[in-house]
Amino acid sequence: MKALDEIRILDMTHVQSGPTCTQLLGWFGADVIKVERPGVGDATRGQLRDIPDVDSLYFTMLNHNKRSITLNTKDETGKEIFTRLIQECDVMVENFAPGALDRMGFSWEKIQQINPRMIYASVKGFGPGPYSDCKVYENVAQCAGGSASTTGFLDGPPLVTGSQIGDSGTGLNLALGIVTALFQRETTGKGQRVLASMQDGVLNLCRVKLRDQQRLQRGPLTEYSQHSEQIEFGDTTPRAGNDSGGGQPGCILKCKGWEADPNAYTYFIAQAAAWKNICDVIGRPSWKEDSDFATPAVRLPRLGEVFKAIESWTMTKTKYEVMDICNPLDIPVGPILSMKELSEEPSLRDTGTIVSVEHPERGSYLTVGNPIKLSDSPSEVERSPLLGEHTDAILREVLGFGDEEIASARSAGAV
Ligand code: CAO
Repeated sequence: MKALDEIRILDMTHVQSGPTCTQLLGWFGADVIKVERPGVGDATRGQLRDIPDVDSLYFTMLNHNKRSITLNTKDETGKEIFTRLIQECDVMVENFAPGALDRMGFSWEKIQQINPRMIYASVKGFGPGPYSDCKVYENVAQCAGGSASTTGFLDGPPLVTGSQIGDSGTGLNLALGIVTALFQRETTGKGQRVLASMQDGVLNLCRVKLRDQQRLQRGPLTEYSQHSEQIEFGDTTPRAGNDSGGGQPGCILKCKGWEADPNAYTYFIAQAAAWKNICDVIGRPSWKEDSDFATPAVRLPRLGEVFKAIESWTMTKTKYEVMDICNPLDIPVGPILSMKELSEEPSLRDTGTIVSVEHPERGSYLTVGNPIKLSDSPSEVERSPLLGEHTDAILREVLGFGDEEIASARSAGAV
């Protein structure tokens, strides 16, 4: 038994943001029916391919635990089938360009008429406002949501991050909106509209930077390394390099082997509570009582000097040795782990966070499993469907079609 066993999802998603949401719902047990255009499918099937004519890793890693039906939702017979699917499903999820579903003839009002219990969930680039008609991809959302202006180094351009906070991040928000709406439906008996905008999602993740924007009006941000370097602040939250975003100063520091290995670094947090242990470990015991270093307030203008001293110690250790030495002393540190190291980490395999999946056309590949673990609803990762692999099965099981109806839908070019 899985948490969402009784729930059927009409999955109109494509590319990344929407598919990450429906993949999560699939991992929790929902029956996810992915609707794709006949002969075309989700564009990502063919993007960034590493094996000719085989579904890309981009697609397979975002579409586990789903069934695929091909359906032309602009064709008359296709629209009839689509209407029947709306009647049979609990949730419709889509992340097309603004207005695409309306142009197909399926506005929210129409969907409510067809199935008043339907939850209709969308990802859009922007919420209502001047940009609501825009098409949006990941990096656009990172820029428009405040992430890029606050990422990077002070003397460099804005930077986007490798974490797909606009796409996968918004997919998470949408999934939460959907299960919350399902919960409310238990009381009201009605569906509702769920909207997660990518700009809102990124801004939400940049909350601490809006905090700093307001703090700036009352003086310099003393925990930023810019402050200890005596560089004046402007009127907007600056890029903070690798400074910690919280109340405890932190920095990325070199470790043994950094000259040859681009990831031989550690994050090091000079947490106030661990200060005495830090002084002992790095061979500066006198700093424990030194009036220039003993308290967080006097250290703030000297953070550059502090981290230089810590780094001269971390450079004598590997990033794993730093972790092994600091953790028992409650000094928070973290090695910079590469994708290669993560993919080979046994503990992540044990927990199902990294999973090896068999695919009929590509063989085995690695993917990231469900990052959310429920004790009574464990997730098993099932390979992504081939294009239209379950068309007949869905028409039969969900809509009760017989051989003749399937043949006629096929000859009409609807599926
Ligand atoms: N049958 C018939 N037509 C179908 C169909 C089906 N099963 N599935 C999709 N289509 C049609 C849509 O109706 C749409 O047609 P119209 O343009 O005539 O309305 C068309 O296919 C393509 O939709 P699109 O405009 O969404 O696709 P795009 O590749 O041009 O844009 C994207 C992609 C992602 C920029 C856009 O969908 C978007 O802005 N989505 C919202 C934000 C979002 O989720 N972005 C994250 C993407 S991941 O980086």
